Amino acid sequence: MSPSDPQCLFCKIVEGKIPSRKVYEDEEILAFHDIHPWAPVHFLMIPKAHIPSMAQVEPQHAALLGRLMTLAPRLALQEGCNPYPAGGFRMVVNTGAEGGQEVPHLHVHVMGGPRPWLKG
Ligand code: DGP
Repeated sequence: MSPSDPQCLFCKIVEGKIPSRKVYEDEEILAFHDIHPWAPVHFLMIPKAHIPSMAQVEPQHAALLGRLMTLAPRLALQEGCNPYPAGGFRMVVNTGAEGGQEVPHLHVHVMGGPRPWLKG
């Protein structure tokens, strides 16, 4: 899998060509606030390498995705999600057109705050 795709919006964010509000960064992972938040806390976690979606994930990505998933709870609390179990957060990975994916670079939505999706 190519480490970067020059046409990819999120690769441009990784490279600093498009600005973002950063939540976390290391050599393999970037997290930044979603530009159109659906919840009081809403950030995206991405591998820096260009993996288009979950549909292209391979066994060699297991450690990277494991790191990303285990980092998410710490970042959720850091960004203002309330602690489990009264608080918590939602993680969503849209995959492909029928999965609602708009940006073709694998990303995990992390959303939280006071039950924004359970109103009514
Ligand atoms: P998805 O539908 O799962 O592919 O979600 C893509 C998300 O990416 C969507 O919630 C909005 C967000 N997004 C799109 N363009 C930008 C951008 O330029 N900057 C940031 N921070 N987020 C973006």
